[in-house]
Parts: sequence; structure tokens; C-alpha cells
Amino acid sequence: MNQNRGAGGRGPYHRPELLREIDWSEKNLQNLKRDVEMFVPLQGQNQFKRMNILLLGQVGAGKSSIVNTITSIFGDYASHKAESTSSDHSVTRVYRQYQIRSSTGTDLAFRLCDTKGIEDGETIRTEEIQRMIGGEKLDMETSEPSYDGSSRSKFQYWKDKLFGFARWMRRWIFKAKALDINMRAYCVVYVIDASTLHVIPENVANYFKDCRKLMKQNEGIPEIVLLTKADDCSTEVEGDLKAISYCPDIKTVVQKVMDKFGFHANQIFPVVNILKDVRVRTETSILFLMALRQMLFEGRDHIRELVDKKKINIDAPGDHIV
Ligand SMILES: Nc1nc2c(ncn2[C@@H]2O[C@H](COP(=O)(O)OP(=O)(O)O)[C@@H](O)[C@H]2O)c(=O)[nH]1
Ligand SMILES: [Mg+2]
Repeated sequence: MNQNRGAGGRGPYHRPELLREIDWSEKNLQNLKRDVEMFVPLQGQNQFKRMNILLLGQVGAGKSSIVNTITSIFGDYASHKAESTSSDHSVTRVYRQYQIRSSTGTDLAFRLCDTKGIEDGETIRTEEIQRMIGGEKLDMETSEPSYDGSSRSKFQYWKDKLFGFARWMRRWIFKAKALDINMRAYCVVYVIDASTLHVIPENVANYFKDCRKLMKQNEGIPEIVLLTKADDCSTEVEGDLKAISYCPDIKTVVQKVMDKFGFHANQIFPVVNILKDVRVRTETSILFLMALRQMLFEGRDHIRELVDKKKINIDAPGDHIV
């Protein structure tokens, strides 16, 4: 019998091409969880406590929900620690780092850094993104994105210069190099709403392009895309999460992200966040853990490269762990 023909042999049968081969078994879930729980940023170097993962994207794309989903996967209950919003205005007002813990309460070796996100019509200066990558603690309280040159007043310009100089002095005085290594981001995640990609505002698209350039300039920080709300752009996925690996609608969105922003397919992970669920479903966990493992492993390779190139000094005197 011809394998390429559908039931009844009425015409050619095309099995939808898989986006990514996914093993949905409980065993795979346990393996993925173990890989993430055992992760250390740099083997044999306990100065390196945590690897920071920076979440960037539009307000409402699902960044805070991602923090909640990942917290829930390890906590074995649905957590809503990171405040998620249903309006167009962000409730994540500042840059916030979330320490993820296992169900036994031990700190895992990575942190998710939730950002306010870009709003429709807003322009974020690249210096602001650069500071987010650097994870400067000072900015945690003040990382409200600012507007670019055209709308910046002279006063704002000199104020920024003064604060920049103060930050430089602080670093120089306190030799806070180790603060930097534990605060910096070693992987960046672009959070994109799959259901509204076709109407993504121009400023948001430009923001992603600027970010990509900046990551290249920063020794090629690894980049991953989390394509959220896959359930909102495909009824098939809404009914059965497993359809995410072959559904043509999802494949189309992935292709669009590749074309628009120049990502490779293996950098893009379609996901669905937990929203009202009481427990995290196995399929949800597998999708997120696959993405998370990729972020951690790529981040670790990046850290090794930085150490080899002497771009970070893990033995700097005066180091202190954050
Ligand atoms: N259907 C669906 N809704 C989602 C998903 N992720 C987030 N949302 C909803 O999108 C809205 C914005 O989410 P939020 O996490 O606050 O976005 P943030 O502004 O990027 O932090 C909230 O109403 C969420 O419930 C998802 O995967 N599927
Ligand atoms: Mg948020």
C-alpha cells in the first residue's frame, strides 16, 4: 500500500511536517526537570551562583505569565507570584529578578528577570537595554524605559550623564566586578505573542531588531524566542497542546518570526502559559522545560567563552556573591 496516500487512497496524504520532534512521555519530563535542576552556570566555580535570563518583549506578550508558569512547574502548584495583567498597561513597573525554587525549596541556579516591556508607540534607547543586560542594581528601581533623543530634554540628557558617571564611580570604588558577573544576563528571551504577530507595532519590531544588534555587540549573548499564546492562534492547539509540534498555523507563525527577525527555527519555542490552571499539565511543562534547558545550556556555553576570552574575571579580588 502506498504510504503517501490517505485513508481510502483518494489523494496524496501529507503528514504535517513536525516543527520539532517532541517526546511527550512522563520519563522525558523527569529527564528535562533533572537537567534543569542539576544545572550550574560554571562547573567548579561557586562564585557563579546564578545565571540570569532576561525577558524582553511587548507589554501583554506574556512575560510575567512565563515567570508564573516556570515557578509553577518546579513548585508543583500554580503560582501567580509575578503579577500578570489583562490590560495594555504593564504592571511590571521595574526590572525584577525572580529566583526559581525546586519543590523542596532549594534555589535553582538561574533567575528570570522580568522587565516592564515596551508599549505601543514607545521608543527605548539602546543604552537602557544595555543596562538591563548588565543588570545594574541601581536600575532595578528606575528602569522605566525612557524616550529617545528626539523627545529628550536637555535636562534629561545631563541627568542621565550624571547618573552614568555616578554608576561608573561606584563600580570603580567598590570594585564590584563580581556583582556584575552575578547580575549580568547570559541569555535573552524575546517574548512574542503568536496571536498578534501579524499586527506587531513597528516600534516593537524595531526594538527587537535593535536588541538583536546589541546582543551581537555584547559577545553574542544567546537569544531564544518564546512564542506565547499558541492556543489563541490555533483551535487545534487550544484543544490539544500536542498539536503545537505539527499544527500548520503554528508553523506559519514560526516562519514569520524567522523571516521578520532572522531567527533560526531552533531558537523559536511556541508555548502556552498556565492561566487559570490549578496544576501544570505535563505537556505545558515539557514545552517550557525544553526551552529553558536550551536557554541554560546556551548561556553556559556563552559564560565559558567569556571566561576563556577573559571577558569576565571570576577570580577578581573583592568579589562578593549576590
Ligand atoms: N491565551 C493565552 N493568554 C495568555 C498566555 N500568556 C499570557 N496570556 C494572557 O496575556 C495577558 C498578558 O500577560 P502578562 O504575562 O501580564 O504579559 P506581560 O505584560 O508581558 O508581563 C494576560 O491576560 C494573560 O493571562 C498564553 O499563553 N495564552
Ligand atoms: Mg508583566
